[in-house]
Amino acid sequence: MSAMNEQSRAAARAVDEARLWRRMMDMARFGATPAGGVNRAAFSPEDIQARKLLIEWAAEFGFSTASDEIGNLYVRRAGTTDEAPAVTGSHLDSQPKGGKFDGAYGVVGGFEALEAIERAGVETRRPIEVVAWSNEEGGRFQPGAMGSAVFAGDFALEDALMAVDTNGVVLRDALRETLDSTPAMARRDMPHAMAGYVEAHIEQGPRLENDNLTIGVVSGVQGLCWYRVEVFGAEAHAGTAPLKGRKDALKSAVTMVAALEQLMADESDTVRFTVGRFECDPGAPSTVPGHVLFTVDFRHPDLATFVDLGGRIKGVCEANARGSEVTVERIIYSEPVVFDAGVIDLVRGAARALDLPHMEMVSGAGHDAMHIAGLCPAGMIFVPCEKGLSHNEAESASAPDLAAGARVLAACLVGLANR
Ligand code: HGY
Ligand code: MN
Ligand code: MN
Repeated sequence: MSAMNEQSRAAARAVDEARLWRRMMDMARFGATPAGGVNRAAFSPEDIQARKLLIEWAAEFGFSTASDEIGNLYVRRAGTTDEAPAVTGSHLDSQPKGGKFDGAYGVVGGFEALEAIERAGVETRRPIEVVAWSNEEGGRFQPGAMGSAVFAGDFALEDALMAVDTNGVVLRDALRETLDSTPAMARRDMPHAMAGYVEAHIEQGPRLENDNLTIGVVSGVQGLCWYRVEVFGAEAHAGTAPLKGRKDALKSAVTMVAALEQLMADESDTVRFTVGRFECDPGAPSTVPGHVLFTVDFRHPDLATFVDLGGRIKGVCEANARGSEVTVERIIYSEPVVFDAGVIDLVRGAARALDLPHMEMVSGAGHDAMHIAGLCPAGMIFVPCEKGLSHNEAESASAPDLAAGARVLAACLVGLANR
């Protein structure tokens, strides 16, 4: 066992696998789906229940709670001073057909680390905070990673509040309902100083499991951008309108997607290109589609390739409009992020000291940490998930792996809080 100071070791030892698993399953009740997954959209009744459970746990230990203007929820354990806190966290909202662990592990595992530090009686100079960042998934309100992006100044609060979901609900109203559900909670300004940030998350890929490793020492996050493409054609009668001269929004859209697929072709299978949302209106069998909306999610770890290919998406859509009008709006743009070397060393050192097999890796998935890395030294801890499956109701992880990640996290938080 290599060096780890006694306080960090005591905190890590106090992590309780069964308690963490129980809390994970308690949280998974909110938005539980019959197939064993979770559907917990941002600022939904299910999200409100999840937030209330976290606040309830905090109250049991006298940890204070607060929320900011975009609904980020903070749980704070006092330090011996009021200096900038050491912070962990992730998100409680999920994909529409998401899993129990994506995001929730970083919040519940963060709370387990806080409880372990408390039960071990470890005093820290800095306070320690666990944050539930609001609307990370962006399934209901786009863009994703919204709470951390607004906190970090990467996305304007006013623009966030105007987001509208597919039922016409404005984020401002859904957020107000969420904040009104916990009226006693203190409010706090954004951003506030943080001494360092470490986020625990399932890997959402197969590498740790394939290599039989327990901890991912995350060195950064690949570049990620989202586009919203709207194609405007003209409705017409399927039986009478000649094919010549039609403005068929669907045919234009599928031509664009085929051309984008060609642009993104990559022998090395490093490019990540997804059309996750594709809506065709009016969607009637005998009306020529007059409107299509689709999204593009493009990712790449190499900055030059990310900028080059990402920068060509708009032009490819416009060049394949086939007579329809098209608008291409970029709604997320996050270049590849490299985490802080000191935090990476802290995570690696804790994994080593706890004799946990580990590897360094770049995150394929986006996380709140990519925005927080612009504010303070940041890093991440990965644990395996079964078959690397995520954004899928069958997402699964093991209690021992979750506990191992929480032990590394507890040790890192003590380290950061006493720096
Ligand atoms: O899309 C992502 O990468 C994250 O899981 N929301
Ligand atoms: Mn996530
Ligand atoms: Mn996710």
